[in-house]
Amino acid sequence: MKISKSLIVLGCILFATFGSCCQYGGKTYRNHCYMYFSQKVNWFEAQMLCRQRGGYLVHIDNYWENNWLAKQYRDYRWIWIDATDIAREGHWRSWYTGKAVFTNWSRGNPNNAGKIQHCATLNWGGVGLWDDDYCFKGHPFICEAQKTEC
Ligand SMILES: [Ca+2]
Ligand SMILES: [Ca+2]
Repeated sequence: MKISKSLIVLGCILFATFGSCCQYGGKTYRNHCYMYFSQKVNWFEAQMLCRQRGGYLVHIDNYWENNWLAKQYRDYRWIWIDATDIAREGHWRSWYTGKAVFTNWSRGNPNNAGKIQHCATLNWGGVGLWDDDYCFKGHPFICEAQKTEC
């Protein structure tokens, strides 16, 4: 019993991701951890950086999660989230699950400006609202991870 607990703690130290116990300043909602990164990267880099940290680019499941996130990060604009229509125009999917996603577009969006806006951002045109933007633009991002016990 004692050994297994030590192993879990060791595991958390070895794989020191933000998801581990939410101990790196992440915020908790339900059973998930969220961490904001101000570093401006393109949408693909954001996906990879979150995976490197043991999580995934924030995946917004529903209205309540969207609202909670928007309020927590209300001071930030154009935050990359996990929704894209790069595979098929107008078909918004999660890169992580491959499934259709909840959306909360701002007025006039998604407008697919220049016919090349295929990645979604949170907090544009109002807190909690979404804009489709150019995937190669630099934006901050939020990683999400399953909360782990330590
Ligand atoms: Ca598009
Ligand atoms: Ca747009």
